[in-house]
Amino acid sequence: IEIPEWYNASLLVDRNLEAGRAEKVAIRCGEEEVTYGELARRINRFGHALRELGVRPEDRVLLVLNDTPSFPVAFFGAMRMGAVPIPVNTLLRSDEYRFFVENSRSRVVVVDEMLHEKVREGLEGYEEPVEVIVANGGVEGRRTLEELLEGGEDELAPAKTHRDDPAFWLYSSGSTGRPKGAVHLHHDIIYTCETYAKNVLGITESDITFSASKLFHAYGLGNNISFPYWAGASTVLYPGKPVPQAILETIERYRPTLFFSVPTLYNAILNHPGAEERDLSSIRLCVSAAEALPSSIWRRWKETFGSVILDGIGSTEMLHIFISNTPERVKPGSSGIPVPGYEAKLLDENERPVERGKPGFLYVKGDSAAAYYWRNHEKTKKTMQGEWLAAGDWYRQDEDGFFWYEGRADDMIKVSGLWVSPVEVENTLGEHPAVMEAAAVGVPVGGLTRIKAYVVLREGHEPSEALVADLQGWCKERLKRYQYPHLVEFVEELPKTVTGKIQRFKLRTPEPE
Ligand code: 3SK
Repeated sequence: IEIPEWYNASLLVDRNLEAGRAEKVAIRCGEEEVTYGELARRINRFGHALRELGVRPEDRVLLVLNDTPSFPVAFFGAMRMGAVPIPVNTLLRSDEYRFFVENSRSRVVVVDEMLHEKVREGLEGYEEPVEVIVANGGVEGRRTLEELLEGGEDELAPAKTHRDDPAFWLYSSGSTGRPKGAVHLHHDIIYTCETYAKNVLGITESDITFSASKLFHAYGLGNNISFPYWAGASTVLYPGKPVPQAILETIERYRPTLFFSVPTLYNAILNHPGAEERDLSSIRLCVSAAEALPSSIWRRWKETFGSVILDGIGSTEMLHIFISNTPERVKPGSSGIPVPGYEAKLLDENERPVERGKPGFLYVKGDSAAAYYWRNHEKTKKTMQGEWLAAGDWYRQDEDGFFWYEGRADDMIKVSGLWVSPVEVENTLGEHPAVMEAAAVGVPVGGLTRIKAYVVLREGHEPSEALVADLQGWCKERLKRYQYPHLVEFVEELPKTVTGKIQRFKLRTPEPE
C-alpha cells in the first residue's frame, strides 16, 4: 500500500471532491443531510478556528461527542491543521473525563451539549487552560462549534504532516490501571480501508453504511467514517442509545447496505417482538466484532433476515478488524482468517509457535498498529513487540486456518464489545455496607459474556433476592450502565493466592448444559 511520505489523514475527505462527489450526500442524521462538499467546508472552517484559538500542531483535542456530523467535523478538522483529536467514550463519569484531559494534556475539549455538565464538573479546580467548545447546542459562557463554523474560510490546505506523525489517539482499557492512550499515525486509517474495507467488505460508492457501535470506538470510527469516506459511500449516523427498536427504525428509514453491530445487539434484535416482520432487505452484509459471535445467533439471523453476518476480531491498537470471515468463506462461530495485509500467529507462554489446533496467545502484524501507548513505556514494550502486536487474546487455529476465540489472556471482561475491569466492579461492590469483599468475572450466558459477582457478606447481613437487586442497583448508580453484575452469588470466601490475590480464573464456571 503506497502512502505518500507527506500525508494528512483528512485527505480521506478530499478524495471525494477530486472524484466529483461534492454534491453527494455523505451523512444522513435525523433530518440533516451533509454533502461531501459541505463536510469538507466545515472541516476546513473548524481547522481555521482551532488555529485562531492558538492550537498548534500536535496539541491534543479531546472529543466527547455523540454520533452526529459534528464528530467527523471535529475529528478531521483537528487533524487537518496538525492537531491530534482524541475521541472518548460518551458514557463516562466526570472524573474519567478529568483523567483524559490531564493525561493527554488536551488544550481543547469539544463536547456535546448534553455531556457538557460532566466535563465541566470533571474540570473543576483544573489549573491548566482548557478551551471547552460545545457542539449541538449551547452553554452560557462557552464557544459553540456552530458559531465557530459560521465564520472562517472554506479552504484550508492540510498541515504538512508526515505519514508517520501522530494523527489521533484512542484510549484502550486494560486489566490494571487507567486506560492507555494508543497513538495512531496518519497512515493508519487508510491502511484499514485498503485492507479490510476493500478486500473483505468490497465497499463501493453505492454503499450506505450504518454502525450501531458508536464513533468514539475504533470499530464505529472505521465503520461509519473511514470506510464510507474512503469509498465515497454514504453513512447514517444515529446519536441515541442503540436499542433494538431504534436500530430497526433507522434501518427501515435509511436502508443501509452495510450494517455493523455486536453480538449482544444482534441477539437483542432477534428477541425483539415482531423483529421478523421488519424490513431489513436493504442490507447486503452484516458485520460483527468486539466479542465472538455465537454460531446460534449467526444461524438465527440468517434464517430470520436472510443476510450473512461476517464475524471478525479487531482491536483499538490495530484500529480495525484484522481477522475476519469473508463473504466467500464463513465458518459460523469462528473469527475467520487473517485479512489480506495482516498476519497472525499463535505462541505459547515461552513465545514458541503452538501446534495447529492448540490454543495460544494471538500476535498480529499489520501497518495500522498504534505506534505506542502514551506515557506508558512498560505496556508499550509488552504489547508492541517490533512488527508484532500482542493482542491479549487466547485463540486456536483449525485445519483450514480459521481462528477460534478461546478467551482473554487476562481477566478483563468484554461485555457488549466494551471492556470492563473486574477491579472496578469489585471496588464498587466493596463500598456497599453489606459487602466484605467481592470478585467479578465474565461468564457465558446464552453464548454471550455477562458479569458475575461473587460476594462475601459482612456479619449481620444475610443473602436474599432483595440484596441481589440492591447490589445491582448500587453498581448501576455508580458505574457505566453495562458494568453492573448480571449475576450475583454469595460465598463464604474467595479463592486467593498466598500473596492474597484473588484467583478469578477459579470462579469462571462453564455454562450449564
Ligand atoms: O473489538 C473488536 O473486535 C474491534 C473491532 C474493530 C475495531 C476495534 C475493535 C476493538
